[in-house]
Amino acid sequence: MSNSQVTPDLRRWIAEQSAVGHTPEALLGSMLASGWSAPAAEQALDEVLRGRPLEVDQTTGLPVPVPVPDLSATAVGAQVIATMLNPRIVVLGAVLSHDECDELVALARPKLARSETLELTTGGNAVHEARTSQGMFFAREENPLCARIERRIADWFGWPIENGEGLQVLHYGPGAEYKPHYDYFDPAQPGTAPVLRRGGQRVASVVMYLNTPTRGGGTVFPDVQFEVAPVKGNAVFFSYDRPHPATRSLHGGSPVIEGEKWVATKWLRERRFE
Ligand code: PD2
Ligand code: ZN
Repeated sequence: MSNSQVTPDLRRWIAEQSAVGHTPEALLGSMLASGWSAPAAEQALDEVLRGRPLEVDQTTGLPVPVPVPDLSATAVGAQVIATMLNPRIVVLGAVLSHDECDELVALARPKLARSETLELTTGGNAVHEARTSQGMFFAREENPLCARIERRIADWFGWPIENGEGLQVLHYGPGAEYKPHYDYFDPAQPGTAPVLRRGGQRVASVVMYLNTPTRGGGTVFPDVQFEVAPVKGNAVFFSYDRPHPATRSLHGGSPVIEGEKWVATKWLRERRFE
């Protein structure tokens, strides 16, 4: 197929569908269903989508920088267990020592309350059925342990410590789960604007496992059928350059089947988090 066969209408359709989050695979499926041959459809998609920057802010149209872990042995002082490019996921071993995990649980335990989910329709917090864990937030650098962990994450992921929220600790008992969700704030919701004023969008998450549940409790990424085993001291990092499902950053905490699960989550923001 020559360039001339990619008509302006087709070009516009591919660009629009891609912008609202349809994957190239989904577009290919639609084109095949409407009678395109596979080679012609693939070439048209490649021609329109190749070279298109992925990291684009929905409102400004400018690229959004996200933390990029430097995985060279000297940069990250942990074991690299697994990596995925799209979505960007990095599973690291021995991010926290077992003593650090135990100390964080001991500091968080007395402050636990039923986890709230930010209610973006109103801007407030609300207890949500999708999240059956208990949780609490530390202020940034609230104590020497939090400060040490935050410094480590900032260094390893090349992201300023002040662009991070305070650590959140979650506790799941048997049967508790965190249904699949996105960690970014939905720009379409009215409650999002005040949240964004405190440091912009979330651009990455680091979930650290503070114990090893007896059974269940993995962190799952349903769009790419990827599961991270919850192992004490390990962590999963994932980034999202846009507040959009096209990032494939949908993720959840599977139900704990036996035992309990403790995690600490660190969210990284675009700018200084106040
Ligand atoms: O506990 C988890 O595995 C988990 C899963 C999804 C935690 C979070 N999200 C979170 O803290 O956002
Ligand atoms: Zn999450």
